[in-house]
Amino acid sequence: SWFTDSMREGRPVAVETRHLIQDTLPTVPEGSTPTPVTTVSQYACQRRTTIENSNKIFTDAFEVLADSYEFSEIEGSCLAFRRAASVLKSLPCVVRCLGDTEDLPCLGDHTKAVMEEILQYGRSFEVEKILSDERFQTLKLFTSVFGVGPKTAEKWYRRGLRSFSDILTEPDIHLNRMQQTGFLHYEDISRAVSKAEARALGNIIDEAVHAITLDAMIALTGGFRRGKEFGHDVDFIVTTPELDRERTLLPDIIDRLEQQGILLYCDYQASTFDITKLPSHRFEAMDHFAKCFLILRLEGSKVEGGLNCAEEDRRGWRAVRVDLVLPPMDRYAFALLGWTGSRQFERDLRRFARSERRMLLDNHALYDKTKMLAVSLAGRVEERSSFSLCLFVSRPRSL
Ligand code: DCT
Ligand code: MG
Repeated sequence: SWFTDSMREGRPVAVETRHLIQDTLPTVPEGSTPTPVTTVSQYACQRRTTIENSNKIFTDAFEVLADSYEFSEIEGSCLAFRRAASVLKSLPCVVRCLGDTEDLPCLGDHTKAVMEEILQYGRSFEVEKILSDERFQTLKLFTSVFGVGPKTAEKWYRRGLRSFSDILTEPDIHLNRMQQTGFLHYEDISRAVSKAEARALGNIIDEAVHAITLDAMIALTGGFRRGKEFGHDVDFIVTTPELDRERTLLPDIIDRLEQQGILLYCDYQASTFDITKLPSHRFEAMDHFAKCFLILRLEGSKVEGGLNCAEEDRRGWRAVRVDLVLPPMDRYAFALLGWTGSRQFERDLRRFARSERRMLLDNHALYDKTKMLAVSLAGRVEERSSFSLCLFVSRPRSL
């Protein structure tokens, strides 16, 4: 209804493509002219983005800069480059000159200077300098290990460590269980997970869950839900209509995976979800639902077309990162919306809710600040796309 309201009021709806409007709005009555809309929205949640990226040459450069700022804890610049990358990913065509970017949001002077260099020389010298920087290379290497964040990586770098063998042979370094597993399965976990592998894992989780309870629901989420061919992990949401069962179901699923001999690692976090504490007024990076971060052993025989492995790898299995989240059923729609991503999409969806709709959105709830009311979605769990559509105009796929 917001969509139609804003049309009625003659406000331009900041949606990038006209066909999107045709997809989502009732047909405009004959004889009337629809408002032409060509603006690229500053919000990722209002930009239609496909998995094809026509501007990879620029977005790869922006991502290096963003990572570099992240390592230096300069959050504003990091976010600026991530936003700029997200805007360019939504464009259907290659940017051929700076003039093409004139009407685009979220592109500042620094971003444009980098683009200008790339347009002129085919590369950015600033980015090349970062890529050849020893600190950047080392932090990139260390943070590529499961369980190693920027803080630990920086600490190790400051101690003069530069390689994995430096870390593994340094007697004073104590690796936690997550990091030990990260090193143990480094090759496997660093290799992309294919769609076929994600499907095979879906079958395994489905079988495990339904052996325990028949009325649970399982959804593949994260990058694969957005149509990506490859991911760094596989994310699933599991939920059940049995009241409070979501608090005990996950340990049961984990036990079953262990009995099957395929559980290589498990970090289980019990639910801290408390409906009486909603809405949360601060932005929360992680939700309160029960969840677990797993590494599973995936047999090649279970994967259609075989594993995404090197030819000479004759083990016949690989390790894969899997995340399971268990929201209560009446929170399913919010959890699914939050876990589908991308990160930028989620960030902007919340920002859009706050700034444009005076609402608070997180993975648990949507709260209308003007009415002091939580928006209920009970009984509408299957209508996720229409849910986000009626709330935020559209829900195009966004990477
Ligand atoms: N998410 C989020 N904020 C975070 C981390 C995650 O909103 N800080 C959401 C968005 C994506 C989803 O959770 C799953 O996270 P990832 O698996 O890290 O992302 P992905 O999009 O699935 O990417 P990949 O394909 O590489 O797994
Ligand atoms: Mg993922």
